[in-house]
Amino acid sequence: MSKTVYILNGPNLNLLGKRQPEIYGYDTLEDVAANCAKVAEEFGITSKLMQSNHEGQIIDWIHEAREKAQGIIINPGAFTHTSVAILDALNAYEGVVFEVHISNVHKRESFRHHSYVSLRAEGVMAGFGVEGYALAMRRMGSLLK
Ligand code: CA2
Repeated sequence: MSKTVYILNGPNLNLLGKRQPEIYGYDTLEDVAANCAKVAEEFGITSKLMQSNHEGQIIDWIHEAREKAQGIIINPGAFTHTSVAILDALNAYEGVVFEVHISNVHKRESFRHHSYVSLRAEGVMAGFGVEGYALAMRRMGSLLK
């Protein structure tokens, strides 16, 4: 059976491509899903992109991934900087975890410099625009193959 990677997105990322293009670009989450699916396919992997504005929903998806996905690519949005609960859920997950940020969080306000999720992630992409998701998927493909 083919391996599955969840691509989880946190609050406000549903606005991608619709607001603040100077920071987040013009691509939508649908474009991200299509680009990642194309890369995943090269490795025979199935990808599933999800977005929620609710912390509990993201935690539920991480729990679900314990049974259903061998890897998680996560952009937790602002929860990156606040959520011990998401970190705890990821710590209970045994697959590969990559963290993605569209913007270079280290070039922005100091409250964006700390990430709870980085304490768990095998790798972090920041500042590569939405291409960071596909790059993370490529690395995921080589690790899972
Ligand atoms: O750079 C990233 O990907 C962030 O995770 C995005 C979060 C921000 O809180 C993090 O510090 C860095 C914000 C997501 C907001 O997404 C929007 C997208 C388009 C328009 C408005 C908001």
